[in-house]
Amino acid sequence: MAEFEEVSRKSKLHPKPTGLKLQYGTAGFRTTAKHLDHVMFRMGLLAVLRSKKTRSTIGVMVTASHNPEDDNGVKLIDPMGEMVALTWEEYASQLANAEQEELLHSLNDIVKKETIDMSQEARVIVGRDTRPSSESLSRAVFDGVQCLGSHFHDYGLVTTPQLHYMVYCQNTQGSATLEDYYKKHSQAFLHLTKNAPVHANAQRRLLVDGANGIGALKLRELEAFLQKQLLVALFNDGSTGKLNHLCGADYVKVQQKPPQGIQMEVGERCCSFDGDADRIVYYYTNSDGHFHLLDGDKIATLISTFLKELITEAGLDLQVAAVQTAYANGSSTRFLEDTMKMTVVCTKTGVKHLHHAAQKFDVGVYFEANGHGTVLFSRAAEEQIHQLAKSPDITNEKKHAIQLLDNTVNLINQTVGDALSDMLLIEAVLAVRGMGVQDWDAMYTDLPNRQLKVKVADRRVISTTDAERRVVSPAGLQEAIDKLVAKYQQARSFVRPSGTEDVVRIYAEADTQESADALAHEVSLAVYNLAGGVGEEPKPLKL
Ligand code: G16
Repeated sequence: MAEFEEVSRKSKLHPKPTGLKLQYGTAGFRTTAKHLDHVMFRMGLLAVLRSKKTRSTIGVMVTASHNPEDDNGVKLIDPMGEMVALTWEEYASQLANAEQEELLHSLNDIVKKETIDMSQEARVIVGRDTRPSSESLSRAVFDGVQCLGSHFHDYGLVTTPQLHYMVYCQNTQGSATLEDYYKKHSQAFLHLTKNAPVHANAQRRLLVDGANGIGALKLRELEAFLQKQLLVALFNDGSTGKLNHLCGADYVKVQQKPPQGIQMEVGERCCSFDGDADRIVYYYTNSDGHFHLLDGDKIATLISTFLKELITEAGLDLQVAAVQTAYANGSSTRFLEDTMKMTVVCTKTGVKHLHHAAQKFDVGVYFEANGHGTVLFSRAAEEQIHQLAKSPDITNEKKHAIQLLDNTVNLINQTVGDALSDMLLIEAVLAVRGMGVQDWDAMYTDLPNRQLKVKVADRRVISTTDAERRVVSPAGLQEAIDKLVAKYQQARSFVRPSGTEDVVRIYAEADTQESADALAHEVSLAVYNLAGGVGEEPKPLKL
């Protein structure tokens, strides 16, 4: 095809290292930044094809999120702001892995399979995180878009959820600015909290660990719209520290300790973003110095409870369901099912899976334990809420509830988990309900748990089933895990290959921290021995 001549010429400037194979994983491509130039160029090409196919704006976000600073990656965003469709993930891997001389053939193959009209206009929007490599990698994306004769708009430094939101707005309203994003979310927050009871706990400031990343920059911008209704003390703002190094949501969740660089007083409410601000976790320490983590499960519980109460008070008949993964703490699942009487669904890791499961309900609250999640309202549910909020013929009590609900809908970024909008929502719920972080924490008690990583020669030797809760291969591993789990009380453990790092992840929970740690270590050894561990054998945890 004539359109491809320029691709042929330009692709030589973005050569693929021969033999390098990468997979579109849990959230796009992730690896060391120096291996990604050709992938970015090719994702520019693919975004154009996806845009032509869907006749919509497509997003390309350059980020490796929670990974170390030297890594990078790319996430593709579909027309309604959701993660790219699974079939296109396969095209992404196919295109990224085509050797230099196969590239045009691979491109043609996608055009044919998807019967793409190449004369159709395309529009791609691009964003990037603060990694040193992100700017030049996003230029490779522009090259890919332009050599297919298409237009792009560069949003520059944005959080991943902001770019998701821009894609959604471009396709539904024809325009999207960051200012609109800040105005929409801050106004909803201000409306929600304006009549909140004055409560000592709710008044205190919020300490935020920005992971030395884009979330810190964007929080500063958001603050200007909040009319001092939320007092933020920002740490790890990127001015000195390294991205995600000893800080950020993933560090805090996995290590179960505060990030470096934060100065927290006993009982103070703190939260951490991850490297592209699509995750958030909360925490505090109590007077005996004990660290308390309020992760995605606790966030889901707080939000579901709030929504369920408002729906009941407003007299609406809407089903609220929760979507979790195998990492959800057993106590949270029991609380949601037994106390809250909610439907709880378990999916594979990756918000793309949770998002689709949540779409099946009137109100789907989905959160991964790592703090990645949001709430989805079906179109019909949203319509009912907006209509009732406008109705003059309802009691004052119902009016109050429906207005809170209506503002809550407006506060949520429904395209994807968003640390900034999740933070505002949590802060609003705590303020409206007059709750302190300890009250929230007391909703249920987490089972002690531990997450570990094991390096193996090829993590693809591990395959799983039942939403990753059971191992299918290698032979004998699941039996070994079952035997180890049986030694402990209230115990559960599973293993799965990561889709963002070259490791196998291990999760264990049990009635005590000692048991959870011992189980996690023993399961790591089983993985090491049965799945081809490399390097040093895992050692018991020293606490
Ligand atoms: C990404 C995904 C998340 C997932 C996480 C870890 O997060 O968006 O849904 O939980 O990776 O995935 P894995 O265990 O497969 O490595 P992020 O924040 O890094 O984009």
